[in-house]
Amino acid sequence: MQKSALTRREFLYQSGSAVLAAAAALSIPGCLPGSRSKHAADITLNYLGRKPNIIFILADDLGYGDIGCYGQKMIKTPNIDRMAAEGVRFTQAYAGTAVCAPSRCCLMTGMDNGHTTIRGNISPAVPLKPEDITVAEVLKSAGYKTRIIGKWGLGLENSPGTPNKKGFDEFFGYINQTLAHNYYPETLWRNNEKIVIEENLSGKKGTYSHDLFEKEALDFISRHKSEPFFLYLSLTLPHANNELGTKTGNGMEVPDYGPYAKENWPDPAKGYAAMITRMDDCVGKVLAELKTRGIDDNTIVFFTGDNGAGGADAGGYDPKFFNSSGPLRGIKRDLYEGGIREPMIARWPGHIKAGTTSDQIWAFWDFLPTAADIADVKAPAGIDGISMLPALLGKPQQDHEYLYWELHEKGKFSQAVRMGDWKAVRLDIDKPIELYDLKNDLGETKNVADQHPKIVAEMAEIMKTARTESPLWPIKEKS
Ligand SMILES: [Ca+2]
Repeated sequence: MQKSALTRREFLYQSGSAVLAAAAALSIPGCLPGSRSKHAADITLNYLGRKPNIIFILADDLGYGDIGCYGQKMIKTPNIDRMAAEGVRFTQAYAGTAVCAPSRCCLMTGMDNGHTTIRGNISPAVPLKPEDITVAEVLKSAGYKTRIIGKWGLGLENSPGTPNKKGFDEFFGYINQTLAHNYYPETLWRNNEKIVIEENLSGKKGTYSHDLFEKEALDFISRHKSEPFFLYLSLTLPHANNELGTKTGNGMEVPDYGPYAKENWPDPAKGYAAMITRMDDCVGKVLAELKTRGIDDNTIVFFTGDNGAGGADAGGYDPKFFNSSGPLRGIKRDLYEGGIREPMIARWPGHIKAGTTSDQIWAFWDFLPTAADIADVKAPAGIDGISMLPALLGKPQQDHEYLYWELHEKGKFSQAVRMGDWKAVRLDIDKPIELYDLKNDLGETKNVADQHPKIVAEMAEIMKTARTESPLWPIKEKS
């Protein structure tokens, strides 16, 4: 259960008063509203009287095994590996689900996939509703400057779900997640304005969008070094340019193959590796900028991915080539572990113990209450997430009773539940529940449902009750 609960009305009321209080609090640390957990009390307002900055770096379609500190041998990720060496590396952290939009919806709203507004990738995009409270709204109410850079995907222009309507002071990037496949876009959005990227007009490949995002991120950190900020750096790397992939067979669109140019690998594999190493370089620059600006130890940085590695059909890269899912089964669009379990690293010098590994089980919907706890502000009522701040600080942590995912892809309705070491997967509404013992079978190779009928019955009950019906993603019973 979340540590504090507010209804939307109460939250908005507090948000209004909190903005005023936050302004006053800049000179009088400690007077912001919101309950304090014993951990939050230890860490907030401890650095020149300022709340900690929060940076959340999200990769797009990154496999559990794609990063050096998660076992990758061929793709170089020295900066992310160093980030892990200076922070905590989680081995059992999960995305919202196995595709982009619904996964990110969980991240933003603190709701799991059985309760989110957005349950799948469909076109046109379904926007967040006015009553969906995002982590940006929560942090803004605590006096944070809030910014998203990169891919949004939770509401198109003029919808109720634009970034600026969902708590972000500033937005730069792709509002449409399908258009985000193109790394040389002719237009991007700055807040509610569509801007032209002159260098990419008429099919030219002048400016790689990721490089713009990196520049904007460093600029944002520099501009806001003196006030608490939340930066959601929603990168598009290493997602394939699917449309280019369909046309040419190589959708791993990147300006150069970097250190892999001379490797004897298929071009899409060189591209995929170069995209990840380019992203790693960006993570290194963000961490360096925090040091340069003197806010390194007052900034918590998260790094993770939104779902497992993409399939060869998307950009020509075969995820088996680099063993992108590591020891896990499946990729993007699978509710087996390879589709949803992600690298998750958090670094916060002086607060998070360097070089630690945690097997805490948590998921995207825990980010909102965790961020609220860090900022010492109340989380909204009725969310599914739990604050993971104790786990981050290496302290005793409350566990989830279970984690629930669902997926609406290719005409199928699949579900998964994680309960302790048990993992249940049902591939469609009319299919039997598969059961795996992750402790002894991390690769989900041996379905033990027949040996554990009681656990299967419990999982079936969770699959029934852990969700609400969604009119946009109705469940069609099959005869
Ligand atoms: Ca994705």
